[in-house]
Amino acid sequence: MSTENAVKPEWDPANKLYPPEFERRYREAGYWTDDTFAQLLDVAASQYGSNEAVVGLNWAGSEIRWTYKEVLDRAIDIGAQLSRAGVTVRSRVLVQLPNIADFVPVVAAIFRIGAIPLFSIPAHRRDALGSFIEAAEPVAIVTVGRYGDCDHRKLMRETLLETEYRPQVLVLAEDPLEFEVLDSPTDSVSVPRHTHTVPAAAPEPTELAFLQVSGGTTGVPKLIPRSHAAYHYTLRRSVEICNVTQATRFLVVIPCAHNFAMSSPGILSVLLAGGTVVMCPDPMPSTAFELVEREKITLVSLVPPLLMLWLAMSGKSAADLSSLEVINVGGAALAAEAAARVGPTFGCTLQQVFGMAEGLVNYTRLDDRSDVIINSQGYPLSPADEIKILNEDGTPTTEGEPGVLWTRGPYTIRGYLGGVGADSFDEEGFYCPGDIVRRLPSGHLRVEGRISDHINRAGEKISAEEIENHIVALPQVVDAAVVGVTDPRLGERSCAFIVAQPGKVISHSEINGYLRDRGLANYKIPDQTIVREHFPVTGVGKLSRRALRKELASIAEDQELGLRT
Ligand code: J2J
Repeated sequence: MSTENAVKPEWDPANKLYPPEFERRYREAGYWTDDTFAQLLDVAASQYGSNEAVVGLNWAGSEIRWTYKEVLDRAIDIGAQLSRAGVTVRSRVLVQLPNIADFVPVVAAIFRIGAIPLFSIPAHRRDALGSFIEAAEPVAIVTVGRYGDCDHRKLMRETLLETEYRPQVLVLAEDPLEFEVLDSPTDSVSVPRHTHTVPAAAPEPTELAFLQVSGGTTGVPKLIPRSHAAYHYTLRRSVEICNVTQATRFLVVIPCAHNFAMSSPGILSVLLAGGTVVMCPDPMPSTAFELVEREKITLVSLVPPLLMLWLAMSGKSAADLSSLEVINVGGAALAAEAAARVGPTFGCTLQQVFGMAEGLVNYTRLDDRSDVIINSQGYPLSPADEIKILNEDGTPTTEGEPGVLWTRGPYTIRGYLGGVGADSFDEEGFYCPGDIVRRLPSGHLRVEGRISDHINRAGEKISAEEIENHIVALPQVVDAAVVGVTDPRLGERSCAFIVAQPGKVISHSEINGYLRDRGLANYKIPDQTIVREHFPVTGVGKLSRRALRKELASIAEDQELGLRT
């Protein structure tokens, strides 16, 4: 990516998120409507009042089943408390909640009073939270007490000690919110309730609706300003493309505030269509399988490492998974070999989704041919999504050849909050997520990797994904990740990290013999193989290549120092 392209937009992206001529264009074409998230739940409750909206555990671990009407009542209650806590129209509220039922009414409440949620996920810690607070200056934080292995109350205290800002910290409780008193180590007080109902706010559809968090692999995440009109469009399209209806029962296994879980098609599309959101309290396949059976789940969104576990565990589970209609997989590269096993294993349709919190979402369509679904990551959600596939020097690649993806369209951002990361945008407003893609003759995109995922072994370029794809076809393998490490002789050499099926052993020479049999060139054969019980993952559960590279570099260093052989 070249920084020469970096330009500062002449409009203020914090207030006007798109240039006026594009705003006009997207409105005229009907992509943008007057719908806003402030009315989302009021509209849904008037249409689907008695439908089951949310199922899951609440903050206290109690089983919850709320209808649309009940979620709205709760959102009104929480909204009133937020108002008492000083949250007004356009003020920002940092939300850090695990996959609990309360997430839905909390988010609906923030939207309803016209405030702007900032969606953090439970894995975010002091460095990320502190940077969000400094960049977004929220007036309040909504979180939970202890959940899993994290005391979020304590985490917020510690985070705020390191910043100059003093947002109100509101912790979910019976009330349903209580103030956290920051100067005292233990106190919290309940937030007095309003006696009257606050009407739903009426923001401009083109205004900032919420802040998402970038999945960026370097530094702390950047904040992504998404507007009502642009995001609402992605939801309406996702409802159509993913065939979300009142009968949809969607299991949320990945962190609920992640853009994928929110919108592709995600929680918000399900709420738009009157379906049911079922919160899975932990990502273990056994927990999810139980819920699929009990709640007759029809749709689930998974990141590839989770899908690999589902594939490995399905034969060992007695749970009835036959209600599943679609498994939606995205967030990172899915090996075609694994994709091909979804249909036969679960008896349902695989839908690949290649999306990003900054905007562009590609889906394979439910009626695409199965070889296309297995071998591609779909095509854009909108006919107005513009795609450029360029060489690293900025010239277009020959059609069908891999290149760096740049995109612009009716829901892709034109800049990050505060103008940071400007070198990811070119002078025409196209955004570069750092992915290498190729367009197939069918028009579908294939993600070939990220700019930094290619291993350069003595000048020969190796696609990590290609090798992984071969390795996961082995029956004794659950998952594989190929990464590069600096090598004094080759520049970079390759290492295959492997998760084997429980009780199975697999050796370096076995892997290499097998890859040779598959006709792989010599330079593509991994120089090293390391077997692990599981892989390090990011907060949302994607494979962390960065952690593997770090591990590999430290092994190499030890070897150089003679500490390891
Ligand atoms: C390969 N890489 C993929 C895929 C995302 C839907 C789905 C995912 C996200 C998401 C999302 C990929 N194959 N199928 O927001 O709405 C990698 C790319 C991309 C980055 C974005 C959604 N699907 N990726 O994962 O903002 O590298 O969003 O640029 O977290 O994930 O990450 P993030």
